Amino acid sequence: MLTRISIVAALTVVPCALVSSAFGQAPVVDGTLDAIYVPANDLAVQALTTGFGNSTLGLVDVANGSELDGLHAVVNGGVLYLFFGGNLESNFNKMEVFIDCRSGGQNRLPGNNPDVDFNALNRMGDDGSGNGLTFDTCFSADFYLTTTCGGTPVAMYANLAQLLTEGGGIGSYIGTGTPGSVPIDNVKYGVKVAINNSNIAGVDGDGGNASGAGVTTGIEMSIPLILLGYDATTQKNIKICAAINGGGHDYLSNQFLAPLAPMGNLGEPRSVNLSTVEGNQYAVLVVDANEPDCPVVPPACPPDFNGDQLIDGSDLAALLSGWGTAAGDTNGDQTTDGSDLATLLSAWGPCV
Ligand SMILES: [Ca+2]
Ligand SMILES: [Ca+2]
Ligand SMILES: [Ca+2]
Ligand SMILES: [Ca+2]
Repeated sequence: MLTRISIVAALTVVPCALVSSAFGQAPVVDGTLDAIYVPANDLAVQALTTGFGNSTLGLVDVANGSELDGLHAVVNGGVLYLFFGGNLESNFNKMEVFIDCRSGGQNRLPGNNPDVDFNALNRMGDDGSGNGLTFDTCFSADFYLTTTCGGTPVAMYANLAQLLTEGGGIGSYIGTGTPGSVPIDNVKYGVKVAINNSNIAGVDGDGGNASGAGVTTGIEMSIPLILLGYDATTQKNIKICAAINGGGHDYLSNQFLAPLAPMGNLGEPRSVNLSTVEGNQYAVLVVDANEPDCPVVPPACPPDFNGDQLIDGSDLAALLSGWGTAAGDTNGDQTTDGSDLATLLSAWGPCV
């Protein structure tokens, strides 16, 4: 079991840790749950029966339903490992994984993301009307990974992409494998993805068991922190939002982790706004328990000319010395006059 302290240690030595195994046995990316994931890193458990079918076959490759039963995550040797208990139906249903691991990113998917997996991101993103899949308020995705499986014999495929604040990042197809036997192993990016579809436990379909607890096979992946753009100077905790989507990235299921409030499949992705769904539809791998869930934005304080978060005599002096010019302007009219003086006096004291 990896303790919180050892997670922090691993993260603070990211560059050299990529070639190190100094932090214990790394998980094997094979679609089965390793002991190192549990129990401290059991991040989310499904609470809804699946609207995308309960798989009953028990085969490692072919599944006749999709469900996300639970999420386990751990950082080891500078690599993020994610294990999702469940099944991915071998009909090209999509597993969508969004990761928030630094400041900035996308709270709502725009329409100018990289074209990966038949333009998956832009199929979910803004079509020009101001819509686009929207996450919870304190989640802004920085990285995307999607995997799928299907065909005869069953093969699996995966793609990844950067999600930059302004869009336009880099994306790539990362290879193929075989569920239950051959993981995707992309050397260029250092990413692995595996599926073991043999789960017949976890949640059922409508009316059955609604707890995903205890599932030990499913979808597993490893992603280097450097590839994620992880930046502990801006955000230490790693947030994950995952969902099952339709074959064209065009119809979201009700299988999210962290789980949705009770509801059926969500459908059209670009119309979904998770901030309007009760609770957070993301899980948090806690590195710093004291880090606020939402980024702290310094309060706007226009008359604070020296940035000390206090409106006082030094700011008044600055305003008066700029009288009649833009130097003491607080309202954007490019001059300093009585209205700016009034603003300053009314804000006297600490910025709030
Ligand atoms: Ca494993
Ligand atoms: Ca972010
Ligand atoms: Ca099940
Ligand atoms: Ca929500």
